[in-house]
Amino acid sequence: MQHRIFASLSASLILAFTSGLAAQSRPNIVLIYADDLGYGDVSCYGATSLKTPNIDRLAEQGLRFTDAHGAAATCTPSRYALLTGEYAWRRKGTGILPGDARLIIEPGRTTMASVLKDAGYATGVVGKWHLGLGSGALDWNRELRPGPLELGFDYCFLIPATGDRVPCVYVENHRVVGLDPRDPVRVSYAAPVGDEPTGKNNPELLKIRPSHGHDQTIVNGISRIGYMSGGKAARWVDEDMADTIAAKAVAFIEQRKARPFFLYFATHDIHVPRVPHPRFSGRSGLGPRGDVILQFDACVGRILNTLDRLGLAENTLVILSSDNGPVVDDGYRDEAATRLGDHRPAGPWRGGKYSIFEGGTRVPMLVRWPRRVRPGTSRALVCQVDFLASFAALVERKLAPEDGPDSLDVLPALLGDSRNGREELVEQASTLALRRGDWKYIEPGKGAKRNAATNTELGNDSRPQLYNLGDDPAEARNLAADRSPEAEDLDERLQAIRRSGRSRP
Ligand code: NG6
Ligand code: CA
Repeated sequence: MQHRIFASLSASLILAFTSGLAAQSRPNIVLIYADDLGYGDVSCYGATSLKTPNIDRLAEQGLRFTDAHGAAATCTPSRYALLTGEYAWRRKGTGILPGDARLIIEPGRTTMASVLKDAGYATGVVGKWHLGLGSGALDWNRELRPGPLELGFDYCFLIPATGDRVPCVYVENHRVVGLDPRDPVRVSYAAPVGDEPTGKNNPELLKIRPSHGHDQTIVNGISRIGYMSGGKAARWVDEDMADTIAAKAVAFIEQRKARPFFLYFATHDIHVPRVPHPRFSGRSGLGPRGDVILQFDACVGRILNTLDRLGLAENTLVILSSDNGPVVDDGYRDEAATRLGDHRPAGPWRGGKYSIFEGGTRVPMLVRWPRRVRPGTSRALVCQVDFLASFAALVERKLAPEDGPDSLDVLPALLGDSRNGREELVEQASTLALRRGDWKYIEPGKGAKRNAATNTELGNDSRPQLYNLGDDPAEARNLAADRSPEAEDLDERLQAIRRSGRSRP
């Protein structure tokens, strides 16, 4: 009897001890999310024209993925999938959003942030949002809700849409930062508001000229997509943006360090307009596009140094990735194309941002967690849509059947315990593709083959395409005609994934 009591007592002690330990050892999570950073843009993935020492430090101390993907080849759908664990192509209205769009994720829905919040994490998003705000016509002078705070984040400091879209103001929690009520902000994507100069009518006022689009309201000498007036005191200064948001990210870490925290740090770099702080200007030799890569790298350094200084590095899971592949000329005459030299932003992959070829979604991805993850390289196929289910597994939260319908638990791959990630992945641009192992099937698409403005191969073809990335990483030999059974099989599978509304088992 005594023996049994002792046994059960020690069992419960062990249980208390281990679950306490589990709670205690739950890592902080910092997701550093670059914008438009290509696979070949950083030195740890082969760039030689510039050096990215801080990103390389993550690669040396962590796991470097060579087959990791954003969920789509542009920002909004990629970020939608990242936060909801659902492929964006399942939902209408998830394409690139204007800056006055309503929030496209329903409040109350399970998101990456809500999963971690429910598990006791302090949660914050700092930087680019681009998923809409509010529930209809938005008055920027009032409370801006719903937004991240209604989706599981405790704190937000946002670039509401993109750096090249109005309104050019920061939003902190529910308010525009630094707004003078006597100078209200007005925004329109339909027609000019107020009498502010535009790039179209006043090109002499510009410090960088657009190459396509981007000729509406001028803010800080740069014409944008969309019109705005007012909010003069609240307008951002592009040159200071990287420092401003990095400081907010650092402050979030400093303030929340007492309990596990999750920080989603989504930089503006290296998106257009590429306007580095003067201390980075001219430093890369590749023009502003290279300079903002160095600026991004320096921001990564600030985050890593903060973790070191606070003694948090050992037990913080740092993930670095990018929302989509790279683009050279994305609408401003910033010398990105003329100064490119031998630099290959997409590395070995064909296409880039907007493209269904691998360059569209195959991005750098580094995972560092010194206490748990051994450094190395992983060829596992993983996608950012999987973070939701993988983080849920990490913090031992069960997902309801309807949560994260396309999010797979690839935690063993992320932590380097397994060489295998997904078996299949749907890649998204204006058409869809299905990856299965080395095979890649691109369904027939009606769109243009090339985006003339950005000079990107989009990968659209009216015929089906089938590539074997194992011996043809450049997607140069379309095998669909020769290997039609494989192509048909992958097509059937893609249509089945589409029909079923979900792909998580
Ligand atoms: C395009 C813009 C491009 C960029 C992109 C969104 C034009 C001509 N091009 O429509 O500059 O803003 O949208 O990029 O306006 S993303 O990374 O946020 O998806
Ligand atoms: Ca992007």
